[in-house]
Amino acid sequence: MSEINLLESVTTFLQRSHGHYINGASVAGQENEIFSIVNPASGEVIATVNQGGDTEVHQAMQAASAAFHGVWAQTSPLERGNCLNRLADLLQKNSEELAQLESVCSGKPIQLSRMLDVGASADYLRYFAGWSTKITGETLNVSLPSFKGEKYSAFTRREPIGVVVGIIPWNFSIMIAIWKLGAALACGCTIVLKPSEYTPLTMLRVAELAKEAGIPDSVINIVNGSGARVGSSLINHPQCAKVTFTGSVPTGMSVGKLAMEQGLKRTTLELGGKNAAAFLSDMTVEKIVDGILEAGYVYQGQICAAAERFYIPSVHMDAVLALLSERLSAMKIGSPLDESTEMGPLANKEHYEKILSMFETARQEGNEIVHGGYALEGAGFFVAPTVIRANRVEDTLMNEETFGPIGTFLSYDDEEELMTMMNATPFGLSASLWTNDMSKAMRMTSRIEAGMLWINMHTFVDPAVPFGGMKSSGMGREFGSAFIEHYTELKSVMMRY
Ligand code: TXE
Repeated sequence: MSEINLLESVTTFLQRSHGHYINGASVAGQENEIFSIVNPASGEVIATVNQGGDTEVHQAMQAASAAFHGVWAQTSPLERGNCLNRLADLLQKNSEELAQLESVCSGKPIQLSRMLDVGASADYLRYFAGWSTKITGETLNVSLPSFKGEKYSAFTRREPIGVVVGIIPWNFSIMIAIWKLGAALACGCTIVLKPSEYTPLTMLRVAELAKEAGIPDSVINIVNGSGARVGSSLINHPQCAKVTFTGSVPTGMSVGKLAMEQGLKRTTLELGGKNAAAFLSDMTVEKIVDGILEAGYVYQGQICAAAERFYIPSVHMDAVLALLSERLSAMKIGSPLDESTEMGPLANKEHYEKILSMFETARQEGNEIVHGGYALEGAGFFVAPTVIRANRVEDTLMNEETFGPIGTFLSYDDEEELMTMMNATPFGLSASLWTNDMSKAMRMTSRIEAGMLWINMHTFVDPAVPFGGMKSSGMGREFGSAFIEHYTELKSVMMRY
C-alpha cells in the first residue's frame, strides 16, 4: 500500500477549531457541545466541530436575508456569474487540498475526490455561471376584449425566491453543496448550507475560498450540526424561503412536510430509491459485467443514482454472476489515499452497521450470497463488495435501499415481465437499460418510471441534463434549465394603456 502524503495545509486545517461560517467569517458555535469527525478508513477521530444551535441559525439566516435584499440584489447578473467562475478557478487551484480533505472525511478514493468533488464541482459552477445572465421572463399576448379602444400587455419576470436552505448528505460533501449553491447564486438567491454531521469540514474551506473569490460576505453561510436540531431550525426560520435537500427518503419526506407546514416553503427534494439496471439478451456476458460494475460499485455504491437491482436474462445469469465475482475479487480495496485503490471503506460507522444488517437480512430470507457479504478484518469500516441472488421480487434486498456495494440480482425471460418488475417500486430516481437494439430501447424508454434513464451507461450526471426523481424519489429537478423554476418565483405583470 502506498499512500499519498497529506498536504501540510490539510493537517493544519484538521487541527483547527471548527464551527460555522457566517457573514464572511468563522464562528465558534457551542463550544460545550462538540461532535467528532471520524476517518472511516481508520476509525480514528481526526477533527472536532462545535455544534450549532438557534443562535447560529438565527445569525446565519439574518445575514443571508440582509445580503439577499442588499449586496446580492445590487450585484449584476454578469457579476454573479463572474463570482461563480472565480470560485471555480479557486476550487481548481486548491484542488488537491480539497480532494484530500474529502477523502479523509468520507473514505472516497482520492482519484474520485479529485475528479468529482473538485473537478466536476468547478464544471458545475461554470455551468451555473453561464445561466446567471440568461434568466428571463416572457412577453405575453393578453386575451381580454377591448371595449373602449384600450389595449393590454403582459409580461412575466423570474424573481429570486429569497434565502435558500441547502441540506447536504455525506456522500458528496462538496459537489452536492455546489449544486445547491451554484443554482441559488445564479438566480440571485443567497444560501445557508447545513452539511452532514459526518462531513462538515470541506464546505467550511470552500466558504473561505468563496470570500477569496470576491463573493460578498453573507451570500454563503454554513451552520453545522445535527439534522433534527440545526436542519429543522433552519427550515422553521421565518427568513427561509426555500429548502433544497438531498438525502434519504424518510428524512426527505419529513423535511418536505415541515417545509409545507411552515408556510408552503418551496422545496426541492432529491432522494434515494432502489434504482434498476436491466440488460437485454443481445448483450454479451463481458459487456453486462462491465455495465454492472459501472452502475453499482463506484464509490462503494454510495451514490444516490447507483443501481441496486439488476435484471439479467436467465440464459446469461450464471455466467454473469461468475465473471462478476471474479472481477470483484480482483478489485483493489484499501486506503482512500492510495491512488490505485478502487474501493474504500463505507463512509461512517452507522452506515457500516446498516450494511452488515442488510447482509443478515439477505441470509435470513434465504438469498444466495454469491460473493462478499461480510466485513473485512482490520480497522475502519470496510466490507467486501457483495453480489446477492434474490429469489423473489418481494425480497427485502430487491426493495430497500442499501446505499452500499451490494448488487441484488434477479433473472427474467420475458421483456414484458421485465418492464413490470422494473416499475414495481415506490421509487423512481434513475434506471438504465443496456442493449444494442435502439429500436427496442426507444420503445421501452417511455415505459420506465424514472426521472433519469440511461441507455448503455449509468450514474453519469451532467450539468446540462435535468436530474431528479419520479414517485417517492423526489420533487423538482436540478441542472439543465429546469433548476431555474425552483429557485425563482414567477411574477406576472399586466398593463392597460
Ligand atoms: O441521511 P439523512 P443519513 C441514505 C443511506 C444512509 C441513510 C442515512 O441509505 O444509510 O440515508 O444517512 C439532515 N431535518 N442516504 O442519516 O438522514 C442530515 O443532518 C432537517 C442516501 O446521513 O437523509 C444530513 O445533513 N435535516 C442519500 C441530511 O439531512 C435533517 C445520501 C441527510 O441526512 C433531518 C445520504 C431533519 N429532521 C444518505 N434529519 C442519497 N440518496 O443521496 C437529518 N437531516
